[in-house]
Amino acid sequence: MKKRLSKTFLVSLLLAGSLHAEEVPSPLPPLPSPQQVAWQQMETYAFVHFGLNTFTDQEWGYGDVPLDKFNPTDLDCEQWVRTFVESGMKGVILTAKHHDGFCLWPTKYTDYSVRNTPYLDGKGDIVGQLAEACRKYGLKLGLYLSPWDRHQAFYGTSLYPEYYVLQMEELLSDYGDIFEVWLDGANGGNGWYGGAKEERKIDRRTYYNYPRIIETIHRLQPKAIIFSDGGPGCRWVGNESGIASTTNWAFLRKDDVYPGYPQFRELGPGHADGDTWMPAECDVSIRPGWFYHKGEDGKVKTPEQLVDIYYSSVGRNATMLLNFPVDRTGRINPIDSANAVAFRGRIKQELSHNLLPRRKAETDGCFETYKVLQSGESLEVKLTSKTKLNRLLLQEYIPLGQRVKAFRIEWHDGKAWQAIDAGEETTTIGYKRILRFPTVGTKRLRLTILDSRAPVLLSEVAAFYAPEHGKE
Ligand code: FUL
Repeated sequence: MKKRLSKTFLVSLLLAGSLHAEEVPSPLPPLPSPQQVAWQQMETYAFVHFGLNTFTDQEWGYGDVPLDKFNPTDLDCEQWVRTFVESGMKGVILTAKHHDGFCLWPTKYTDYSVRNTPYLDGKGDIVGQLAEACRKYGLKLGLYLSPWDRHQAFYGTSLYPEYYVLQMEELLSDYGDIFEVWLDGANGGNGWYGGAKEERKIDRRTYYNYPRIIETIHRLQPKAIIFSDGGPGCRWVGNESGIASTTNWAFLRKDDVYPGYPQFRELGPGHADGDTWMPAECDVSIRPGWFYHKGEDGKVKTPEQLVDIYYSSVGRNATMLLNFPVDRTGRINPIDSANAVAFRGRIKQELSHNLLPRRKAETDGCFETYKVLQSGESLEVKLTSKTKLNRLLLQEYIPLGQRVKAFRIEWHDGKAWQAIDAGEETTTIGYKRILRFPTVGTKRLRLTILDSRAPVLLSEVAAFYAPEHGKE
């Protein structure tokens, strides 16, 4: 008979001397760091794009916009943070500097910052104000510092990487704990560059001296996750629509991918043969643009669209980084706030009430306990009475590696097992997989591991019934 033992049970057997150590599942590299696991458990966090572009209706400022344009009349970082908390976000990442080179904090290293704007007579520090609001409301703070800088005259010379690393040091020393640092991959070429107004090409792989930047971040903020196309903390998912690949390995081949990587389509599924843990993050804006444009007030994603994005990101082993374009007053627009809060309400309604009996390691709601399943093995879960179900949530115990390659789910109609068709391939699980499917009424569910890299450590299985709007 095959063993199906929870980790806690295994540990107690080991302590009692009745089981050999080799029967405890061994880790299967690549493995996540504890920080990567904690980061993935955040699941949803906010992004804020705000800066001179907000006042010029642009997405990519050229780097020449006069500083007197920046004057939010009613800026309130607490209003942002309250919106994020109410919409279930666990952190926020702010564009401290976007490609136009404008800095939202009074940096020592350039005049092109809030210090020389009319906002609070140059006394403002939006990174600091947000850090304070985050502390007050218990939200984590992350920062985006664009490597590409279309303002600085010395961009493209050997001086610029020195400037960049000094700014990074400043940001990571002065604002408390930073949970994520965002290294964007865009390098469009042309810019203002101190009035030169020309195209400047750099070698994306070598110019910025990424090893030094990464060493600096690790030194100053050892717990921070570093985002870029290729990590080293988490990877871009390869699109800006919030859609992870249905097959989603949290692995990449070490050093293959760098910011601005041309074969970014590989980033959706990840590298199945990768040797480094690199989970995917789905960045997506609640509006078509990243920055605020009044003309997009009627194009804010609806709660339903945000729910779809949640299932295609968090529900497919990725995180969801939802952007809020702060408007010219310095606040999150009420339409965006209302839709984000309603989105969270819908997710809570759909996924709060697990209908499976919470008796075993894999149904106890505890990530740390798991059931071991061999490839080819099935797990049947019985409900106490016939129950309507249309959502299934699965989790692997990723601290010991991501293992499942293919699985099948079925329900019993009283006579025979019927396949559940979630409308998408059921290959990888990873940290979390959530499937939506047409409602079934059943007393029995079955999960079969069709293929796996090694015995599977199933941390959670949960099932839900989401009210079908308009169908009750
Ligand atoms: C992209 C940038 O070019 C966009 O402006 C935005 O910041 C997005 C999140 O990343 O690469």
